[in-house]
Amino acid sequence: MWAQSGRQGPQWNRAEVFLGALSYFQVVFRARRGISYVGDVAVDDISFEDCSPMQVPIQPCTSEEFTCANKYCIPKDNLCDFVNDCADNSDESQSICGTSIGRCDFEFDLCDWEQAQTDDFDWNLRIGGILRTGTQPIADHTLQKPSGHYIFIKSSFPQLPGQEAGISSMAISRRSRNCKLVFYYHMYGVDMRSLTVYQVMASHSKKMLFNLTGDQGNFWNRKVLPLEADEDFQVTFEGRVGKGRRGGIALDDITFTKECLPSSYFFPDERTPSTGT
Ligand SMILES: [Ca+2]
Ligand SMILES: [Ca+2]
Ligand SMILES: [Ca+2]
Repeated sequence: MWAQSGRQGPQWNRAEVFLGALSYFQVVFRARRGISYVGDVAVDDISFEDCSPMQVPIQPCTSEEFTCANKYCIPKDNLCDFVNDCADNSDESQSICGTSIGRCDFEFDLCDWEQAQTDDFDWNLRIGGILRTGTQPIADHTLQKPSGHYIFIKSSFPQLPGQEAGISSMAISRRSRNCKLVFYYHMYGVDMRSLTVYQVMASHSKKMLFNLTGDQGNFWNRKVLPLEADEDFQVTFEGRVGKGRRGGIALDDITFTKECLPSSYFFPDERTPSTGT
């Protein structure tokens, strides 16, 4: 579920591993020594968070909550977010979540997301594992397994400092109310420059919704972004690489919430070069 290799510096680093709804499990830490006698690994301050068993409520779930098939209540925001919050997976069932747009776990392809054509390179679909630079997630977010897939860019050859890669969503209608974008990112390594999410309007104006720079830790983070607009829009993710080779950004389990409505507006790729000149 989590791994780290190589030199990490003299300071303490924080790590977080999402476990999800599990029963009868045990957590094991295993360290492997290298060939040199110089080097050590230390672990401290381990804790489990929110790991108490779920309680079946005496009263019905509130209007802010979703009633699971097993009668548990979960916050409505946890519906169709790729995490089995109900413990019976009823909050992630195909019958409920199949209509969500932009929903992608990247297990097969990019679903409805499209590679930007006018950027410098592409997001790659890949599986977990340990790169030599050690900046790639060992497990994806969906399956929490090394065999699970995500999309990834890394800050090393053949990429040059400052180059960027983008993916774009389909068009979303301005009539959407309480529409949100939910996604998980893993941004690790000192040489990664930035991850930015934009809302691109039909009039081509661009609004920055989210921007991260630098190392965010070797674990998956969840982000929810509310989306509102007076005109139809699309959402784009842009990753930018830095100077050295230690750095990577992974994205997994992206979805628009069920309140987001599709639009038939066609977004041409902005800076499409004209031919013949
Ligand atoms: Ca869920
Ligand atoms: Ca591209
Ligand atoms: Ca995945």
